[in-house]
Amino acid sequence: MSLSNSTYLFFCCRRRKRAAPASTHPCWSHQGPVTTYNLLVHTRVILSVLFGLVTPLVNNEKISLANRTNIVEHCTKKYEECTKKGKKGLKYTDDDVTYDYQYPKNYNLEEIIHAVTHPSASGWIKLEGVYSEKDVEMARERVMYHTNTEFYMEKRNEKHENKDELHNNYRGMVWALINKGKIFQKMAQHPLILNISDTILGQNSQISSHAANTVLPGMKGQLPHLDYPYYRNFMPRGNPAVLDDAPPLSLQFVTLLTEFTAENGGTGVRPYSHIKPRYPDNVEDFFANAIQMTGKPGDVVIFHGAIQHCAMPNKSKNFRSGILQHMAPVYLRTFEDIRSYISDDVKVEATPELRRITAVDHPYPISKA
Ligand SMILES: O=C(O)CCC(=O)C(=O)O
Repeated sequence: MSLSNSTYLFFCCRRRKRAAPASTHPCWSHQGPVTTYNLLVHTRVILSVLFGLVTPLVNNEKISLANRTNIVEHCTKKYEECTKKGKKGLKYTDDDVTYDYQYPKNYNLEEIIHAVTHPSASGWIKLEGVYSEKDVEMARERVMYHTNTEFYMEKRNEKHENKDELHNNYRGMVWALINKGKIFQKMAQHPLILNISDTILGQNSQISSHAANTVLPGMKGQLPHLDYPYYRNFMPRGNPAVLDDAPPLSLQFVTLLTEFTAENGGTGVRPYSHIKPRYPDNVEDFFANAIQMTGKPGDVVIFHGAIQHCAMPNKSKNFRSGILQHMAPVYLRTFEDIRSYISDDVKVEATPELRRITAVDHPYPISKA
């Protein structure tokens, strides 16, 4: 974050655990062969069970197999103990998180709404300096922790004959961030993000998915895709135009935790492609018309959920990481089951805003039985 950020307006406002399996992600397969990956994961689980490594984790209800393997890799204690205050290896604890927010210099709600929703606009916009350097550092540290990025970066520097294998073992996606530290809860309820989201998607818009994506040097990008709920399989097969001219059904807020550059895999987007939402089956055509988002840590890129986009290959020497806060109208089923997997301790301490965006008090569906 540049020094000029210190001149930004500050204001105060007081105010686990089922990870989606990687295979549910529309574009995961492009980041590494899933079959090989699954095989390795399952082998690792079996070995771990044999050696008793998983035993302490099994008591932790609701942790999926995919998540367990993740934990085994990073931590041999119960999940909560690994993420709680004071865990060795984490410099920042929940106590370091304060609810003071930073505003970008040139915040203009009308301009944002126009860029993302107007039928003649490109469908995306970047806001600079939405989060402070410290908030970004705290969030990045936790994402690095859950992905074990430091370990993989060190391995990369060793002479490694098969870098593909390294990449296949690496899980760049971290899900359910709400349960993984107060810093993510704070960032998710940035008043500015809620203001934009509620204005575009409707009052009481909710978090549909809250994840982070990290791409190691040398890793391939994703396949171009649209975000949930604009999945090919959800649309009537004979009528791909069904959502043309419909109001937006989701927004993606990408918080840059590292610099995003053309070289390190800054998100590729195809401007204007959201106007008539179509799945980018022609990958060459997508890349021929895509541009890349670049920016600094703390910037936020906002785009319409129906825009064609993807993480691009990382050809640099460092990793690239960002938080993906996917927002949806309150009447839509969310992508991640956040409402049911938000942990009790997070719920108890949640601010009214956090309760609202996780829809824990949302009364629907109603049981009339
Ligand atoms: O990490 C990125 O640049 C984009 C990620 C993305 O589009 C996704 O995971 O759906």
